[in-house]
Amino acid sequence: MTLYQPFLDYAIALLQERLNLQPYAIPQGFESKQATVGKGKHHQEVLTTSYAYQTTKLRQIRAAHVQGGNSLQVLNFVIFPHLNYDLPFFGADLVTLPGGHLIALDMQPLFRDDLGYQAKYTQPILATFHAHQQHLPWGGDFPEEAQPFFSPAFLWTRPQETEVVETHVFAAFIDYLQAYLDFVDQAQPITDSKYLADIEQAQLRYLRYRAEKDPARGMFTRFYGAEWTEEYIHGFLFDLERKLASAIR
Ligand code: DBV
Repeated sequence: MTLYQPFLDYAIALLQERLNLQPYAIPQGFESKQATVGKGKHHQEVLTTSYAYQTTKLRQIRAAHVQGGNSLQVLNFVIFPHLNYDLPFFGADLVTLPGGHLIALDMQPLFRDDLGYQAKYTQPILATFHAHQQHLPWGGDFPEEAQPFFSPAFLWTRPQETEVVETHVFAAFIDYLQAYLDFVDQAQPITDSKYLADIEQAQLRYLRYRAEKDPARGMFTRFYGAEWTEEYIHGFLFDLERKLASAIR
């Protein structure tokens, strides 16, 4: 069973329909990675596949899809805008582990406490958020230090039933992605140099946090080793610092 394949398929189809998608290079050896874990009748294949695109407004649209049987399914899907747009990040972390499902879905803000920013990028999706939250109640315990990276429209939920993931989570994922693409349509390049500097700092703050605290680090290290995992995190999943370092600035 690959619970999140329909999410990935729908998202890519929608992106292809609404954007002029260009490929984004995935470092060699990271497009697809497989390992066998466990022994005897407990053995399990774990396959991680990666997808990446870009557009004139979006620096990197990328997905990591982990398929390891009924009790290990992950789709981590993030959109990183170019640094001359003040768009939020689209962030989806859809995780199924032996303990259950863990769903994080948001338009992650560059400037969480800025009311003007909230009016522009949170207000328009609050109605959508409240509609979905009726079926997807707050998931409880959430790392305090991660809070600055989430908006007031953050959907964080731990459904008991797989059916809830297939229905309500799927609907929320599509609505958030559609709403995000509406923001992208409307986005205009930023030219103010002070604002551009603030955007770069905010992107780096987010990126460093995610690379450092990646909750999948332990899992990937167990499956594929530390070397592969660190390179996957810094060279693909959260690659902004590398890209800035290699750019002629
Ligand atoms: N999370 C990622 C990437 C993943 C991934 C790149 C490709 O950022 C998977 C894989 N997330 C993943 C896994 C777990 C979580 C958990 C495997 C379970 C870890 C475990 O229990 O062993 C949101 N994801 C989580 C958790 C949160 C998030 C809050 C709970 C674990 C915890 O307490 O840290 N999404 C995650 C997050 C941010 C985000 C922390 C921060 C900005 O956008």
